[in-house]
Amino acid sequence: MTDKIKLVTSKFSPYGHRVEMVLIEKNIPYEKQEVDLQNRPEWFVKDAPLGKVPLLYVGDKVLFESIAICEYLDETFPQNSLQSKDPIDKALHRAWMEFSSGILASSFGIMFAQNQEQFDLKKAETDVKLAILEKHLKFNPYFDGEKFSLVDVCFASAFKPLAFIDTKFTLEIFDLHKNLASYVEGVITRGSLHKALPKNYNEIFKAFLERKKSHLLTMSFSL
Ligand SMILES: N[C@@H](CCC(=O)N[C@@H](CS)C(=O)NCC(=O)O)C(=O)O
Repeated sequence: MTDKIKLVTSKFSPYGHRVEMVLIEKNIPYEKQEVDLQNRPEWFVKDAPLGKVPLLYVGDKVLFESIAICEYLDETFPQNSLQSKDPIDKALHRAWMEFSSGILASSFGIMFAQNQEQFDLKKAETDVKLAILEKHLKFNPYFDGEKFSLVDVCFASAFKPLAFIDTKFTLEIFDLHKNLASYVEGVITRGSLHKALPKNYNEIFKAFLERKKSHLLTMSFSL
């Protein structure tokens, strides 16, 4: 019998959304517990080596780091495999998954910007990463061709917040990256991401930007 699986995450965590997408894509039964990162329970502080979500409880083990968790899930549950078995392909998958985390970091840099200067800097940094991605990858329609894989899961959850602010604040981030834009549209509308996101994503997003006193909120927007 397989161990029970519990995902510990926060509503707004794209890293948590990654893991939940894998659970959903692979039809793995799981329990979910959300923690408030502003008010961390003691058990979470004790169990999370980096103090971050997501965590995955498997029997008496606590896994951390979203990519490690996604790979564990894909290797343990053979249905709807999301990775190649070929070591070269697997290494490439892993590298681009890391790259997706860089996109996420730059996107949050845009949201954390406190003034126009910081905003311009972070937007330019993001733009460089998108240009690199467009130069290196030809999505057809996914990273691995027809087959949706772990890399697409990571890009879906990484691009969701960026696409959200791009639309709501009319940032025109994807205007120079048309090929990438159609890939992004394809992965962020994936059913498993939709299921992993909280129903009140817009409200949570707005509250997050307000809490961070984001410079974005000084721009015109429709949330
Ligand atoms: N590398 C980690 C990043 C996880 C991460 O940064 N999680 C954020 C939420 S999106 C967090 O828990 N932040 C709390 C903190 O940094 O104190 C992963 O892939 O799991």
